[in-house]
Amino acid sequence: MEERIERARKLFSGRVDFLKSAPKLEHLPAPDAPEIAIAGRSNVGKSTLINALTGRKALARASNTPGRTQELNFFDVGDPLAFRIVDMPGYGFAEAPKDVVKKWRHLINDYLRGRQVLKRALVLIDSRHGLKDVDREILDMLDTAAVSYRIVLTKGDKIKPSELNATTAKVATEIRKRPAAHPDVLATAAETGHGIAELRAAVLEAAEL
Ligand SMILES: Nc1nc2c(ncn2[C@@H]2O[C@H](COP(=O)(O)OP(=O)(O)OP(=O)(O)O)[C@@H](O)[C@H]2O)c(=O)[nH]1
Ligand SMILES: [Mg+2]
Repeated sequence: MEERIERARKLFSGRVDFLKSAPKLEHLPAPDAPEIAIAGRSNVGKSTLINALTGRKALARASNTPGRTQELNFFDVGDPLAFRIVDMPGYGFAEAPKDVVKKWRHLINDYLRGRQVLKRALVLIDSRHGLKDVDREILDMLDTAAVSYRIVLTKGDKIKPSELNATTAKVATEIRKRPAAHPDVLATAAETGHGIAELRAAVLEAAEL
């Protein structure tokens, strides 16, 4: 574990490049490297977490406006290329026009279900809110499609450490019976760096599956 944390730190502090944006499945890059997808509700902190992982301020576009990320964005990590991180559009964004929501849902579901090189999805959950029904729908889909996933709590700096521990335990209990879920829930705070070294190691571990 220690050894993997150090290797992951080195990898993420080395070469990381934005590869491309895919607004549709036809635009996906060639499946020539393992992929780790970052999924979660709109505004949960997906793009911010990618910036924290890579130690870059604005590699992935983050913003207070929900619906910021509208395509699948691919980032190459490592030289030689070790794996790709995929920043996904958020789900559960109520204010978006219906046809846009439908388009995103198809893109997210089709990618997650059909991508051969996808090693694991990280499903981000706001630590202040815990699992919601929109999250459970995605987890159901991943369980049915047998896509391995892991829950990552975000924005841990916004609540007390005791509350963060309680939410982590509660979510871990709820996902225990889910077949495709990794049993360990990771608590993070991009703002303070809490849990980021462990998350880097978790990404590397998944890429090496
Ligand atoms: N305090 C704090 N704020 C965070 C953290 N992570 C994200 N945020 C804030 O939450 C807001 C949304 O972050 P994004 O990274 O854009 O969220 P996203 O999941 O990519 O959103 P969409 O692309 O719209 O789906 C931004 O204002 C971030 O600064 C965190 O760990 N701590
Ligand atoms: Mg985003």
